[in-house]
Amino acid sequence: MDPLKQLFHEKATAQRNAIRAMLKEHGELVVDQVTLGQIYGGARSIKMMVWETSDLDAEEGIKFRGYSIPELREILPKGQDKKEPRPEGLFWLMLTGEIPTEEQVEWLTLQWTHRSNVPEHVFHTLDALPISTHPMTQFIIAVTAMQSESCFARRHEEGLHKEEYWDATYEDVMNLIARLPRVAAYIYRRSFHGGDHIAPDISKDWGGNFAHMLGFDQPDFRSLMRLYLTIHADHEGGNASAHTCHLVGSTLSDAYLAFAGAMTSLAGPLHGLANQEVVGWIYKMLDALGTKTPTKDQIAAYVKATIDAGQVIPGYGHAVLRKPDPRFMAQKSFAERYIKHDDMVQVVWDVFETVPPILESLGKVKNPWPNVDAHSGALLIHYGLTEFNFYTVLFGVSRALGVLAQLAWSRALGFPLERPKSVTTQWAEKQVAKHLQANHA
Ligand code: HAX
Repeated sequence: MDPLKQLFHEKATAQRNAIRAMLKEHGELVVDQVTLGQIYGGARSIKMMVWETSDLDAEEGIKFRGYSIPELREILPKGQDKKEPRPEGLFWLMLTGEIPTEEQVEWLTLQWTHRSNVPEHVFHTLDALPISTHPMTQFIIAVTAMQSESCFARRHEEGLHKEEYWDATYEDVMNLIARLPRVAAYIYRRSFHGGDHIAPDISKDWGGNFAHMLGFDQPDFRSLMRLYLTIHADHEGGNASAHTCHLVGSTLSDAYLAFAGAMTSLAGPLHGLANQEVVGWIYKMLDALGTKTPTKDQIAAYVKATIDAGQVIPGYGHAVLRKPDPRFMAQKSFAERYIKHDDMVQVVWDVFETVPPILESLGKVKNPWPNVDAHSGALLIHYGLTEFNFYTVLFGVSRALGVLAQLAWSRALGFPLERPKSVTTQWAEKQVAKHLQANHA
């Protein structure tokens, strides 16, 4: 058994025993209450699932196994340039709860390189699609086409013992993550570079090779890719893409199908597609104002016009966070270090100063601050990756690390089919009537 699999198995077995003992004693403990407002309001904050790999605090932002993004930028093993963490290290942390050594990360890079072969039929499937197909749609189709390779699906059909689910899922998770950069780069080169594909460079790490296959070999872009792939990886379990992966996976759909489902959620404008929408919105604003360097007053007027048109300001607001997103701040600090004199970066920073007070003045927006998607486009554009309807695919490659690490945990912990209860409005009205009656009695 490989060392990561062995460590994961030991940790998950201990956790599974601890959970069983806890539930045996305290399974009936009431830990929360639910309001009608939450039931109708998109299930905000309702605790109904377990997610081991990360946890989101409204004020402090995301913590991966207890570590914040600034901490991880310091302590995770870094790329060859010693600047930004290697996403491989974050995956190791999420899967085992331990900060890996340089050697362990090097081992993982090699593992993913060995597992990275994408079957030919996936490329043929992509080539059959109209070139104008949205990159996220292509990505979802490619991941679904790769399901033919699922170890879990094959072994389950042969008769897999439930104690072995974790093993087959681990294999799928490792293979799928290893293959995603090749698939994503293929979609990018096919859609925007006339099918001029670039062969993988197996001497590079996972993020560095991805940058290379996309066609960007500047060292700073490789650093950016490592940072990007690290900070987008996970955001606890309640967000739409993570929750979709969890839900689909709970039916024992394999990692390929569960991840494809996750990507259909990520492709929505209120979620991952917001990174595309942010850049589209900024370009429309610059176009409308006839300048690349708008004043804050001009930006404010355009923000108000967007809101008056019944639209949201993309990249702002969050269902859980109540402070500027640490992922936004990490990207801002990258820009301050490397590219602070870039016009587009300056626009993003001016938008950051302009939007929050306007959203606050509406009196209904719970979080007026920027989220992760408000900054990423400006960084990519600076290095020449300008085709912004590809951006959500980059997000998806990163998100695979978190949702698939958790999928392996979910199978190892023996989590059951997810099946929450829905209610009708008739039921809700009855609860209100009962409540009123009790208060009058
Ligand atoms: N611009 C304008 N209005 C906004 C807003 C924004 N950025 N954010 C929230 N609001 C509005 C909501 O539309 C809602 O209005 P109505 O009551 O008229 O429907 C009101 O403020 C209350 O919303 P909320 O409770 O503050 O926010 P929600 O939890 O309902 O929604 C969203 C969270 C992220 C969906 C929301 O803030 C939004 O639409 N933001 C813009 C899109 C975006 O950036 N999405 C990416 C989020 C992060 C992510 O998942 N990245 O992948």
